[in-house]
Amino acid sequence: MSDGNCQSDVNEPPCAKKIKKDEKNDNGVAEPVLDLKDFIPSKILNNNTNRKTVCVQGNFKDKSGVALVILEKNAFKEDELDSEGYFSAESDLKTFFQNDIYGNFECFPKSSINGVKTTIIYPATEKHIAKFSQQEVHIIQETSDCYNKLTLPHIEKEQFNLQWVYNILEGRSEQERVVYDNKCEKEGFVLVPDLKWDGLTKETLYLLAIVRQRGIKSLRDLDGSHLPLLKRVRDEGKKAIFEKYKVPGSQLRIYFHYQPSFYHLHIHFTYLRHEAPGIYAEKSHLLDTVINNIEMMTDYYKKATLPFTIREMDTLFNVYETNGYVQKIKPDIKLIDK
Ligand code: M7G
Repeated sequence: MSDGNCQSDVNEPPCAKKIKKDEKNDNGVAEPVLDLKDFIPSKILNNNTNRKTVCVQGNFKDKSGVALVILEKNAFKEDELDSEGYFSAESDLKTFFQNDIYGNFECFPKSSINGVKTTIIYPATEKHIAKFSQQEVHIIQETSDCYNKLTLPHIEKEQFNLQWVYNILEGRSEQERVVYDNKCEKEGFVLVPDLKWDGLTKETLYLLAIVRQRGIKSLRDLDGSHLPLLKRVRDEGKKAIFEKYKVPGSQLRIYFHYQPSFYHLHIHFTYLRHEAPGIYAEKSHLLDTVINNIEMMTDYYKKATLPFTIREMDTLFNVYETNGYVQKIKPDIKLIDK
């Protein structure tokens, strides 16, 4: 589907690479060697028992700065449910109790299928700590006026660094993970497994299309001039995912987040059966609906009132609080578990 100016590259499957001591990254810059045995935990920021993820704040021995370690129990891979995987001689079964026809055990499968997905953010900023902390969340109805007067000035002065995005676009990081690359400056994009996905487990498929065009911050900036780009992302993204993972477009949830964490336009592709974080009505906007709205009214997203959720530790919360749009939950009306 890509033309001469919009050629694409498709890569081989990604695989986890072990960072060796003093290894240089694709930029030729030595990456800090991080080892979990050197991690000194100081605070649990969030322990989500539904998602089975935990975020721990701490620091690395002999290294300055705060680090966040996010651990997540992986979903089961269906192809490991056989005599080579969970039902092999290497699985150790400890009995809790047996009663009549009911048995309760704990299984310790072989370590190669028992990994814990681990994300390390180091050095982490206050914004990262806020993003991963459990906290009160509110919903704000952002009119076009609120966006221009409150949100936009705030994101212009304070936002997450986009270096990781540029590293992907400029071929400096995650190149072995790239699934599809359309190099057209105006309508091109890179499709890459999301940080939250191991790139292997179909059941939790999660990819990100990062557009090559700079300066499109979010959904709010989109208008009729972006329709060719949006349709290309949708059509070529679906095709590349089908070719590589055999998941048809009809089983993909393709959407934007509003507000995003990173203000360089990107589109999320997740497996419809997978309840990825951020798929709910207050945060996600389906790409097809966005295309349709813009087709009906070119400046729809400049005019629309868009809801977004905001957490109390976020600095944008202070902006809306100061201007009287939202109030912090007082401790005495918080639900307390006794
Ligand atoms: P978002 O909608 O801006 O923010 O999505 P969210 O975190 O509130 O969803 C940004 C997406 O980029 C998220 O799904 C992240 O998991 C993903 N992401 C973040 N980083 C720092 C990286 C990265 O370094 N590599 C990749 N592949 N994905 C990332």
